[in-house]
Amino acid sequence: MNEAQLAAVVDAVVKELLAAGAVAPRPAAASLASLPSVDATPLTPMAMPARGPVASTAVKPVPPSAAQDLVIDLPDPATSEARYAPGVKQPKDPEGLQALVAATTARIGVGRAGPRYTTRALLLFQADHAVTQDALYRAVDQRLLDELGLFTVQTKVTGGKQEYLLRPDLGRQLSDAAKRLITEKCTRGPDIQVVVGDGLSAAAIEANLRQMLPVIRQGAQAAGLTLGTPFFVEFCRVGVMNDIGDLLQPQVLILLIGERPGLGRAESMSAYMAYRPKPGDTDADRDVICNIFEGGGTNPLEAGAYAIQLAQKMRRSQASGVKLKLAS
Ligand code: B12
Repeated sequence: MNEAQLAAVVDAVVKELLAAGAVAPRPAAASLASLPSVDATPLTPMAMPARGPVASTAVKPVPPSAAQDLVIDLPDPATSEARYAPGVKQPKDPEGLQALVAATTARIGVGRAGPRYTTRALLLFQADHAVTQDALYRAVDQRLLDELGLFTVQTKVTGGKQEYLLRPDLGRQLSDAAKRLITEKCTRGPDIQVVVGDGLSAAAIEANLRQMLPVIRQGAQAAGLTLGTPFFVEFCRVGVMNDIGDLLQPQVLILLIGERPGLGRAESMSAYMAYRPKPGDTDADRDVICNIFEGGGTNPLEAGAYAIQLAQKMRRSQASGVKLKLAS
C-alpha cells in the first residue's frame, strides 16, 4: 500500500468516526499550536509526521485530511468525579447503576468500546497502576526516618526491590550486619519493641508513621511500659519479626509495615504484632491491625492507641495470634 492509499484509508476511517459521533471535529479556525499537547493525541499515528520535524526527513507529509482536524481531548479520568461516573452508554436503570458504582471502589459499570475497555477506563487503570508501582519500587524518604530518629538496617536482600519481590524468604531474615548494628544500638528485653519496615509500600510509611509512632511512644509511657529503641528495616517482610525477637527478646514486637498497594490506594499500613516472637513462629502466632490510613481506613492515631491496648492484652495473656484468641 502506498502513502496515498494509506491516507485514503485513514480519511475513510476518520469520516466514519466523525459521522458516528465517536470523536469531535476540531473547530476549523484552531491552529495546531492551540492543541492541548498531551491529551489531544491525534487519532492516526500515520498523520503525525506531517506535524513534526521528523516528517521532512523520513516520511513524506500526508496531504491535509480530516484526520488533521481531529481533537481527542479526554478529561482527567482520575478525578473522583470522573472515577465514579458510570461509563455504560444508555443503561436501562441509570439511577440503579449510579448507586452500584457509588457503593464500591471496584471497577464496575466502566462501559466498553466494542469488546474492549473505553479509553477512559484504560487510562484510569494505567494511572492507578502507576501509583502502585511508584509506592512499591521507591525507597522510604530518608528525611522522615531521620526526623523520627530511626536508624536503618537491611534484610538479606542485596539485589534491590526486584530481588525483594522475587525472594520473600530473604526479606524475612536480618543480614549479619543488621544483627550486629541492632545488638549494638538497642536495649534487650523491652516491654514493647517497635520496628518499621518498608514492606510493599513506601507511601504507606510516609503517610502514617509521623502520626502513629508518637502515639505508641506516649501510650507506652502512660501505661508504664518500657519501649525499645525503634529502627527501620529496608526490604522487610513480616517474617523478620522472628529474627528481631530472637535478638532483642521483647515481650511484644510491633512491626509497622507498608501493605501491598491496591490500584490507586498506596497509603495503607499495617501493624503486625507478636508476643515474644522467635524463630519458627508463623502468622498464626501474630495479629495484625490492617488498613491504617486516614480517610476511610483505621486512623493512624486510633491505630496507635489500639496497638498499645492489644500489646497489654498480649502481655496479660502471654500470647498472641490464635493462642490469644483461644485465651480470651
Ligand atoms: C497478601 C495477603 C495474604 C496472602 C499472604 C501471602 C504472601 N506471602 O504475601 C494470603 C493469600 C496467603 C493471605 C492469607 C490470609 N489472610 Co491475608 N492479606 C493479604 C493482604 C492482601 C496484603 C498483606 C500485606 O501486604 N502484607 C505486608 C507484606 C509486606 O507482608 P509479607 O511479609 O509480604 O506477607 C505476609 C503477610 O501478608 C502475612 N499475612 C497475610 N494475611 C495475614 C493475616 C493475618 C491475620 C496475619 C497475622 C498475617 C497475614 O502473611 C505473609 C507471610 O508471612 C492483606 C490486605 C491488607 N490490607 O493488608 C490481607 C489481610 C492481612 N489478610 C487477612 C486475613 C484474614 C487472612 C487469612 C486469615 C484469611 C483466611 N481466613 O485464611 C489468611 C491467613 C494467612 C496466614 N499468613 O496465616 C486480613 C487480616 C484481617 C485482620 N485484621 O485480622 C487482611 C487485612 C485482609 C482483609 N481485609 O480481610 N493473605
